[in-house]
Amino acid sequence: ERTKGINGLEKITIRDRRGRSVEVYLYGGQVTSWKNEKGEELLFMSTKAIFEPPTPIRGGIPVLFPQYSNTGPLPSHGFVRQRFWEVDANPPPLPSHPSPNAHVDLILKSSPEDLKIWPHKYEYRLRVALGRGGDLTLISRVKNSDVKPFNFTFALHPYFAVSDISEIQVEGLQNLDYLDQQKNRTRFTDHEKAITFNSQLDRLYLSTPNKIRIVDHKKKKTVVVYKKGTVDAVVWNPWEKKVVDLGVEDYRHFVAVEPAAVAKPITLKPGQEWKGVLQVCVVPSRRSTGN
Ligand code: TA6
Repeated sequence: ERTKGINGLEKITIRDRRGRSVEVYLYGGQVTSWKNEKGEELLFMSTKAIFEPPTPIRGGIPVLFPQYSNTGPLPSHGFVRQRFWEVDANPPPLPSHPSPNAHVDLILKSSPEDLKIWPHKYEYRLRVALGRGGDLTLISRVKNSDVKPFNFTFALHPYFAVSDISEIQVEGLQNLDYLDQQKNRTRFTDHEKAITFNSQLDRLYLSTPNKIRIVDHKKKKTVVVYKKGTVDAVVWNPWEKKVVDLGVEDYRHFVAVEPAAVAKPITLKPGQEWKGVLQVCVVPSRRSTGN
């Protein structure tokens, strides 16, 4: 269903039979809402989010391409989160995802304007789908439609809704190296069993497992984040750091856990395509084993 959202910006809403829904704005190709069958919102949107191009939307799942953060010469986080995507009525088949339930396919191609700041022709196809079990899946396909190879870095930046940032922990990244993005990307090793939050945290974990869990002790729910095609992962909460389009208490209600390809950029030869998957589901937390 295609309708006008905030400030008349177009959005697509997909729903399944059990009443779950996902909203995607064409601006940014950005998922802005994901609700379960009870109508509970599973993603976070800033109380001060600005739905006015060219400002990026603060919340949901921004797409960061062709550059993650300030790791290269482009504007921070690239530019596709500030572009108008189109609905792709005829996407090439996705053999790994043959008969999706509720879904929408979007596409963004390099524009003559963008070629001036990043001189590489690409096609970015994004499928957003609700799985039969209520999971949310985003499949990214980036194709080099140019005559020369190019490199890019990438992340999806989901803002996951949590009950209270002090009541959650992120699991699955123990004993890994990370670059501390608050300390000029100095490299450290994480020896903790799980990440807990009591101040600003901004880490780029290197070569992580495919599965990361956000355990919400208050809600007794666990968000299982599964990624494929991206070796790194960012974990971020700004805490006291001032972010203009974020309400003062908003940091309490989200954590960003991001599939990312940063340390080693992805290279595509002419005609070659890269695929990345993010699949998220929310499950009841396993009973505590006392450790
Ligand atoms: O992925 C984490 C991060 O790069 C942080 O450093 C933080 O700045 C965040 O993304 C948000 O960036 P933005 O440009 O949307 O304000």
